[in-house]
Amino acid sequence: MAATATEAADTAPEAVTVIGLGDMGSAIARTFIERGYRTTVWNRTAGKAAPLAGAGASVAATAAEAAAASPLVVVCLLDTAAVEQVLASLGDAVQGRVLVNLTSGSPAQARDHARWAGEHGAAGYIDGKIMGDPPYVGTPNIMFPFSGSEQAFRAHEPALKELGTVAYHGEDAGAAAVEFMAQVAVGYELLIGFLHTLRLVRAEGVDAEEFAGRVAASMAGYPPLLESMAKAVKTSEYGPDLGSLNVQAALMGDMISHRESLGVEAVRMREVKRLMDRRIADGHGDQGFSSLFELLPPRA
Ligand code: FVH
Repeated sequence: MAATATEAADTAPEAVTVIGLGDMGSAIARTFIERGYRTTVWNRTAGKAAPLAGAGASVAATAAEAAAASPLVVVCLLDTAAVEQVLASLGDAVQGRVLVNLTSGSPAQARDHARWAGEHGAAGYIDGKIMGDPPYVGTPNIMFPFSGSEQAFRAHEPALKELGTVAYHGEDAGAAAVEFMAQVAVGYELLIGFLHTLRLVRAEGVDAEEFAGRVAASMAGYPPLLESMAKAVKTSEYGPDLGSLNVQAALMGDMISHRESLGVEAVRMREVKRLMDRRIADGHGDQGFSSLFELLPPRA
């Protein structure tokens, strides 16, 4: 028996548009295609759409045509300047569409995009950020924090979940960018410290890869430490985590002189030591590492 029009609509693949086909946008579009979504794509340099057309995507002639083609429009461009240029070319094409912007940018820029989407009749604006690399798109090993219209997010959550592990951070469109900026900062601060330490390791004749393996194993101790430090900061109750500052400051002196003897950068260690010394001078030498938070700007 032939399907009724309603049944056919119920089983029709969901349509999605991807604007921006760099490494990341292409991986996103390919994932949607492979999962059976009717995918329309557009890219400023048209040639980048060819492999996706070969995989089954429809290629739009303009960004506006691409946006008009689907209820869900995913934008993944280089930066906010590119997003602003492309949005300006859309005109009313976003009317009734849910706009998802996965381009890196600040919380304030995300809130500006949400305002723009509202002013142009979009059905909702969702800001998303990408924590992971293109090969991981479509696997649980890439994180997408989202924020903005909850109604729009819930309506399109199944499609967004095709891309990786998703988390919703609330109605404030800037919240996903806050999460991204903070998480990426932790990563970079850790990794620059690791690179400096590899200088130390190499200068002492230790194998860098073997050392990295041992560091990776000791990382298992960090999750509980991060949680207890965050609790201490939240409650302003500082126990002697990592030991008392009186003891840690002495160790820090040795670490600085070891680094300096090898010509290895010690700028962060000196910062830590300076903060510890100030805290001790203020009478808090019995407290732990997390109490240094009290000295960091901005001090509300
Ligand atoms: N490893 C990664 O790729 C990281 C992981 C973390 C998050 N990022 C962010 O993802 C955004 C896109 O990154 P991408 O890797 O896809 O970047 P590219 O391969 O360089 O592609 C850039 C696309 O943007 C288009 N574009 C640039 N300027 C304009 C413009 N003025 N008008 C229209 N489109 C523009 C560019 O087009 P074309 O050069 O091919 O014509 C590409 O489609 C990014 O925010 C990362 O921070 C990825």
